[in-house]
This record gives sequence, structure tokens and C-alpha cells, in this order.
Amino acid sequence: MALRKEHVTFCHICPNHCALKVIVEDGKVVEVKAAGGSGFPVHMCSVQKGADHLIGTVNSPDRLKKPLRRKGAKGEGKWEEISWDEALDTIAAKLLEVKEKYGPERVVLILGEPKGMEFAFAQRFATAFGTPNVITPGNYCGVQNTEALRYTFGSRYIMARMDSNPKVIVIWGANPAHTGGTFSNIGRYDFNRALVSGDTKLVVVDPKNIEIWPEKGMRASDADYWIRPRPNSDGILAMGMIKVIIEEKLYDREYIENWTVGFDELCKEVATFTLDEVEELTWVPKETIQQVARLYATNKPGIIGTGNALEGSVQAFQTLRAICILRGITGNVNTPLGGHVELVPPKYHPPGSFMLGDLKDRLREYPRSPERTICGPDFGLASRFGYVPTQALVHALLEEKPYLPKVGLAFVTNPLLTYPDSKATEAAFRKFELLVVSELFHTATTRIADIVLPAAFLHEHDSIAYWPAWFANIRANCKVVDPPGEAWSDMKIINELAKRVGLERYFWENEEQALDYMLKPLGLTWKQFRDEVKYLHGKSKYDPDKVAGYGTPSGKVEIYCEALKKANVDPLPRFKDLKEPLMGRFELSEEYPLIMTNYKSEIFMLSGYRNVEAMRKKSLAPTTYMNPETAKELGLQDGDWIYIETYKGKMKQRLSVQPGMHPKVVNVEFGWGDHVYEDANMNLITDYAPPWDYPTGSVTLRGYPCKVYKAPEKE
Ligand SMILES: Nc1nc2c(c(=O)[nH]1)N[C@H]1C(S)=C(S)[C@@H](COP(=O)(O)OP(=O)(O)OC[C@H]3O[C@@H](n4cnc5c(=O)[nH]c(N)nc54)[C@H](O)[C@@H]3O)O[C@H]1N2
Ligand SMILES: Nc1nc2c(c(=O)[nH]1)N[C@H]1C(S)=C(S)[C@@H](COP(=O)(O)OP(=O)(O)OC[C@H]3O[C@@H](n4cnc5c(=O)[nH]c(N)nc54)[C@H](O)[C@@H]3O)O[C@H]1N2
Ligand code: SF4
Ligand SMILES: [Mo]
Repeated sequence: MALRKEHVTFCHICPNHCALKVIVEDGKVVEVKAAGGSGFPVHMCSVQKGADHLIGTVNSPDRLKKPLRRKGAKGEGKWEEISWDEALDTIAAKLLEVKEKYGPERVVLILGEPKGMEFAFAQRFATAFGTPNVITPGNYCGVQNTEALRYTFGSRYIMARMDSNPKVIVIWGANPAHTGGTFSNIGRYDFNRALVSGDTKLVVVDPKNIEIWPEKGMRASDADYWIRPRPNSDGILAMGMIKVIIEEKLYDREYIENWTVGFDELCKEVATFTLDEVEELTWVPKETIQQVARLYATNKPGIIGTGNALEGSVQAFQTLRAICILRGITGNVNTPLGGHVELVPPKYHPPGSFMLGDLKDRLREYPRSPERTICGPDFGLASRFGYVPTQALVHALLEEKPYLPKVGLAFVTNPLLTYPDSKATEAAFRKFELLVVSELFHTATTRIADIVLPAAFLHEHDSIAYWPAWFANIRANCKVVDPPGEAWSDMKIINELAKRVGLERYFWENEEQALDYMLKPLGLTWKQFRDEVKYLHGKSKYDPDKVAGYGTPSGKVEIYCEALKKANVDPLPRFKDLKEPLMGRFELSEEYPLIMTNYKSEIFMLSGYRNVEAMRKKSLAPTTYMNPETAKELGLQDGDWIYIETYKGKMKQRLSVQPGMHPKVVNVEFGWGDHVYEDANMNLITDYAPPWDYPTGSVTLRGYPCKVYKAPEKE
């Protein structure tokens, strides 16, 4: 009889992190389903991608199984298998040589979105080794939102409240049904209940007619308002709404007086522009802006969920600040009637303390200071949050300024597809003397590596999932099957590498000890957490009788923020600056009369897994959406292969016409380029050059002027 085991663990594909029941027979995953009844959150995307992804990845014949060393020229695709000892000794010797000859900052850690603890381990390694150069996608993912929340309300952990049906839900630049990109703390059941309750008005701000409730066929076009702004004009739209609320006095005067600072400055700012200008820049009729502003300001609770579309632009931080101010002046945060509430996270070692907390001696010797990084001192807030913007690495490698990085250690990331300007990124990464990539599969990035390390997937080892930390919750991800071949978890790779470069005192004998350390402030061991607790979430500060207060220096909602001023960042979002993502090279022209933006795949996670058959079967070819009239004018038909061209070059996707879209908008699918459809990579036509968002280092990913024309099926 087959040996059968059932595990409850968590999906890590999207920020919903649903509880999954994984059934294993004779050491093989045979079934994955929603862990309904487990008491843990289960949203379950309608396409069930979590299950396909888990089964498909653990059973994939393409998994990397042994450490590989490059044979022949870079990128030639010739490899020899080597032992872990040889791989780690080779890497350790190079790290020590570079540290001795040039200094530890020449070693760069290159990280992607955390799955389990690998990100925290890599950050800790960087601190212990002495390099401040940790590159993460924080420059265009999440940080703009969490830091805008922190500077405005004094906490990163501000979440939508769903104990009663909100009167208004605004989905702004996020596609929760496909990506979990916002409202991850709200169960799908609660969300859908609100939609059918009759109490709730829905506003969607998105160029795409996104699915809202796929099983019912409900889309943005069924919402009370479907606003289709010009890509990257969201900050201006938010300022327009603020202007209406102020000029029509739709705010609560007593609350503004008692609980906010800087309202007068804000009033002065909104007097500097007109609603006609807002209409012209955002392509949203001013009547719609007025109606939605009135709706939001006068119906509480109101919740606004923002997504990644607002985070990748040269004014990303101030765009998110403007939306925070919109929530703030309507009394929608930490108030009895408000739609958002602050959470207090459980008392585990937060990632920041894990990365730096007990490494004070190392920090004295090798400070994680902006001056030592490859982007230098003049980088707003980014380096304070422990990352260097991705494009700064590409600049440093290509221009050898302020110095040339020598070694790149990449974990859970595929920069050659995900950084803006794939060609420049490839040219830059080829300049590493040693590029090490830890991966599940071969990718565009492993192909130009010197050493490739086979990584264990999250479900093939024990780990704590704390990502995204801003949801204030942690989960036990238990091992359900063995990794393939000789694959190791990233935690183990880093732990063992640390021992070989003389840093064992900062690491552990084995990874379980690190998990125990992470949980110590909770009085739990890893085994207790895994077997008895599994999931901890933040406690809500919601008080139905009074304003719960704010953790800002003033104790109030900081519309005008002194702390930002001290950091050399504008203390208030300015209309004139919010126009920046629409000016200069982002202006439409005769040659490039349309505007490109992008969305993420429903089926795949970022650039990964295009080789996993179960998922490929569910996915369409790389799809670009356009208005049918525009397509007709260009002589294009639904289903045609098209070129999308910007001043950086062209790439190829398949056209799908979508009625109701703005006629000038071209919405392409992000993430393609590995295994199939290699010329469908949108980062072939984006740019890594400045201007960048000064506070967070964000770079413009969307909003490029483009042209579209028919491509042959095959070339
Ligand atoms: N133009 C444009 N560019 C974008 C975006 C966009 O919308 N438009 N989105 C941006 C955003 S929001 C983000 S977050 C970044 C993401 O960019 P990346 O961080 O580069 O993300 P992925 O493409 O998911 O690459 C992760 C890789 O890790 C591998 N992997 C999975 N699990 C493990 C593991 O446990 N260990 C190891 N070692 N490897 C593992 C996967 O196979 C995959 O190849 O891209 C950004 N780039
Ligand atoms: N299935 C799946 N889930 C994922 C991911 C994935 O790749 N696939 N990636 C994960 C990651 S790292 C992240 S960051 C999140 C992101 O998740 P989301 O926040 O949902 O991100 P996107 O799909 O990039 O963009 C959301 C929506 O913004 C719209 N949009 C594009 N440009 C603009 C604009 O200028 N203004 C406005 N208002 N809207 C615009 C797009 O049409 C899209 O519908 O999802 C996570 N979950
Ligand atoms: S992909 Fe997201 S919604 Fe789907 S099962 Fe996984 S965590 Fe849940
Ligand atoms: Mo992201």
C-alpha cells in the first residue's frame, strides 16, 4: 500500500498565500487542494494556479539537480556538473580574493521577491560580509506604498477593514482576482459578499477591463465607475479628487483640525491647478473625477486598494502619498468610520532585525551606508530601507562608476527579463567576473552565469514565509517532499557559504536553528510553530468608539511631512512634479502616437514557470490588449501577432481587442521571454536610464510612447 501523508502548508505564488492541503504518496505530491476548514486564510484563485504550480514544479523534469560550472564562453550553454564542495569553495575563494583586493562592497547580492527566509538570509550575509550592495525589486515593488503609509500614518501595516461591508471599494492599479495585488487580507468570500450586498459601490481605476469576480463574469465595466486613466497619471488623478473634496468641503472639519497636520499647505497646493488641467493630463472627464471624489468622501467606510501599477514610475512615491492623503483627509484610517486600520504584527524577529539586529560589530566595521553603495549618497530613502535600486547595478557595471562590481550572487530572481532594458542588463551582467545564480530552472539569467546552483523549491524544505512583511503575518511552510537531485534550499546555500568565508559565528550549524532564532521573541520553536500554530497575523488597532491614533512624530496624519523634508524629499505631493512621468520622453509623438502600459499574467508568477506544462496549458500566448477601433484603424485583427515598438526597440505579442479601453492605450503582458515566445519580453522596450523616483529609486516600467504594427507569425 502506498505511504500517504497529508500536510497543511501555504501557497507562495501570490500575496494571498492561501492555505493548501498537500497529499503526498510514496514521497511524490499527488494532489493539492484548498485547505478549507483549516482555519487559515484560503482565497483560491479561480484558475487554481497554486495547485498546478506546486505539483508542476516539484515534479518537473526540467529542474536543476546539480551545481553547474560554465564550460566555454559565457552564454554558450555548456556546463559541467560539479560537487557542492567544489562550487562553494570556488565561490568562497573568489569572495575572499575580491574582499582583500578591492573591498567587500564589490560583492553584490541580487535578490528577488522573498518566498521563505532566503531573502533575510542573503541580507544577513551581506551585512556580515560587509557589502551594502543588496539589489532588490523594492525600487518598483511595494516599498512606495508601504513607505507612503508609514510617513503619512506612522505604520506600514495599514490594511482595509472588512468587518462590515464598505460603502465604497476603490481598486486602483491592481488586479486582485488575478494577482492578489491588493486586499490580500480580505477573504474572497467577504469581498464578494460586499459586492452583492447592495451597500457597496465599486470604483475601478485601470486601463484594462479587469475581472472582478471571474466565476460570475463580473468585470471593471460592471463597476459603478470604471476609470481609464492615461498610464502613469494616477498621482494627478488623486490630486484632482483631493481638490474636489477640499473645494466642496466634503471633509470633516473637526477631524482635520484634531488629527491632521498640513491641511492648509494642501489647500494652497490644490489651488495651483485646475480640474480642466487634470482632465487633460489624465484623460478622465472632470465630471467623473467630481462624482467619484464625492462618492468616496461622503460614504464611509471607504477602502482604496492600490497595486503595482502605481509603484513603477518616476513619481511613484508621491503618487502613493497623494492616495494616502486622500484616505487621510476623508478620515478613513484608524477611525471608527474609516475603511482602513493599522495592524500590529506578531512579535517575531522582523526581517530588519534578522538582517542587522545582532550584527552591530559588523555594521561598525562595514556600515550599510548609502555612501558605500554603488548608487552613492544622493539616493533619497532607498538605502535606508536596505536595498539598492536594480537599475543602479546596471549603471555601475556598464559605466564602472563609482566602481565596478566584481561578483554577483543572485537568489530567486531573473534580472535579464525583469529589469528594465533587458539588453543593457545582459551587457552589464556579462561584466561580472563571477556571476552565481541559484535557481529552480535554467532561465535567461542562468544562461550567462559562471556557476548555477540548484535550489530547493519552497515546499521542499522547512521555512518561514514572512513575505510580504507589510501584511504583518507569518506562516510555517513545511517541507512536503525532498528536493530533486542535490538541490539545496537557499538558506542552506548561504549558511554553508558563510562558513567557508569565515562568517560562521553569524550563522548557524543548521537552518532549523535559524528558524528557532527568528521565532524566539514569540517563545516558540520552529517545530512548535510548524505543528501547533502555523500562522500568526497582526492584531487590529480598530476601536469603534474613538480614533486609534497614529504612530507619526506628530501623532497625527501627516499631510505635510517634516520627516520627508529632513530627508530631502518634498513634504507634500506637488501637482507640477506629478506631471513628470508624462513629460519629455514619455510624451506622445507622431512617430509614437500610442502609450504602452502593462499587466501581470494571471497564470504565471512574474517571469517564471513558462516551462511548467500544467500552467502553460492554462495560459494564452503573450497578450496585448487594445481598443477594437484603434486596431481597425491600424489594419489589425483580433488574434494577430503584432510588434509593439518604443524608442528602445520592438517586441512581439498577440493582439486581443478589448472594447471600452482608451483608444490610445496599449496594455502588454509582462513576464515573457524564457522557454517560449522569447521575443515577447516587454523589457526589451523599456529603459533603465534616469529620471528615477528620488525617494525610492523607482524607474519607469509603464507609460512609454509606442507604435503598433502587424508582425509575421514566424520570422
Ligand atoms: N516592465 C516591467 N518590469 C517589471 C514589472 C512590470 O510589471 N513591468 N514588475 C516588477 C516587479 S513588481 C517585480 S517584483 C520584479 C520581479 O522580478 P524577479 O525578482 O526577477 O522575479 P521572477 O521573474 O519571479 O524571478 C524569480 C526567479 O526565482 C526562481 N525561484 C522560485 N523559487 C525559488 C527558490 O526558492 N529559490 C531560488 N533560488 N529561485 C527560485 C524562479 O524560477 C524565477 O526564475 O519584476 C519587475 N519588473
Ligand atoms: N498571477 C500572478 N500573481 C502575481 C504576480 C504575477 O506575476 N502573476 N506578481 C506578484 C507581484 S511581484 C506583484 S508586485 C503583484 C502585483 O499585482 P498587481 O498590483 O495586480 O499588478 P499588475 O498586474 O502589474 O497591475 C495591476 C493593474 O494595473 C493596471 N495598470 C497598468 N497601468 C496602469 C496605470 O498607469 N494606472 C492604473 N491605475 N492602472 C494601471 C493593469 O492593467 C493591471 O490590471 O502581484 C503578485 N502576484
Ligand atoms: S496563486 Fe494566490 S490565490 Fe491562487 S492559490 Fe496561490 S496564493 Fe491563493
Ligand atoms: Mo512585485
